[in-house]
Amino acid sequence: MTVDASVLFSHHRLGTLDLPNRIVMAPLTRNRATPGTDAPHSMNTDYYVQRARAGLIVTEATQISQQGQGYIQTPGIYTDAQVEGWQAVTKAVHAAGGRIFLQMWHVGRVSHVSLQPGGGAPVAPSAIQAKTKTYLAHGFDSVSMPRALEIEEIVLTVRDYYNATVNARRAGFDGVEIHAANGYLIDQFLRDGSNHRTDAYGGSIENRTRFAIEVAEAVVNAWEPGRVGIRLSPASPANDMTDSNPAPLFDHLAHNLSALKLAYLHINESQTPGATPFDFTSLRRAFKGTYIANAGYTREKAAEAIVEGRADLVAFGKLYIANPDLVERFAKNAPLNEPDQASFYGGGAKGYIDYPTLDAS
Ligand code: 8OZ
Repeated sequence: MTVDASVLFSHHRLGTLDLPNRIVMAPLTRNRATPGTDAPHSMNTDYYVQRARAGLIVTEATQISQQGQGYIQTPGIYTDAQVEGWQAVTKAVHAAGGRIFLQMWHVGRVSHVSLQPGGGAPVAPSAIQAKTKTYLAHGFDSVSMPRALEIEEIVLTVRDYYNATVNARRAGFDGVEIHAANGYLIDQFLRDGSNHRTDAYGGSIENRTRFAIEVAEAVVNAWEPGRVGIRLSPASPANDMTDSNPAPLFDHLAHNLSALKLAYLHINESQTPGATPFDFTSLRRAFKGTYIANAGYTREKAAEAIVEGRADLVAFGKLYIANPDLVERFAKNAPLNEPDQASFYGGGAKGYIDYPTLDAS
């Protein structure tokens, strides 16, 4: 069957931005920021510029504070050096005709004492250790036992998201994406497997979604809703996420994010194998803004999802690692480069900025 993929190359209004196509570069952790400062540098600029033909680039997850870091050499957005590094990235991407959002990240309990301020415990909604690993200077290691955030600290963490948004604007980004997916801090608050709090941030669905909604409100206040998106992974068990009833949880959240008029919902549609399938169309119905679908899409599946109204935009991760000119390749239905798993996380130019374009290969 041949699929008419021309819909991928149609314009789309995203918040207050006009996108020339429906193809999004997904956020991708690559662990190649400057050692010591975690500031982006010229090789990171080259990487994003190579991919500037995307309708939208969402950057790799970027910690909003030192406490929000969980892996080595992931970039930050909380120091002047980091803002300056990102300024060079956004300036070059814009010069190449692109649009770029910063993904703002706090890992919560998915961290290690060696990365935390003063070597302290990572923070989480509750003192429950995740059965997951992180990547450190000495290689992969189990995450550390976290401590529960004091209620006063929750206010400070929301403020860190606000400050990160101010920094993202200073750095020249077109918008920000709140990383509320994949088992990191916001997701840890959402799920009853990781959130055992008995205060206003735990228990009922209303209480467990409170932190996510307060973060979204703070970020919108620091910018405007049309420049803010959020990423969720309702059906993914990544980083030891479990929830007794995710459907009403994410439905409540999507309705509240819609009321805040966020530009987009970006959904990692990966599913727990064997679990009750999650109905993503319920989120599509609950949220009035743009829906970005992600995880496992091909050129054909993406076009089909857009034509059938299940998505407005589709984000590609592994395909974008290996194909800097993914938009051109999709337009020509050309063969794709294969991604090299061994160079995903950490290292230098190899497997990062040396994938050939169609012209070169
Ligand atoms: C892979 C390795 C480390 C972090 C995510 C930010 O899953 C990540 C991540 C992915 O959202």
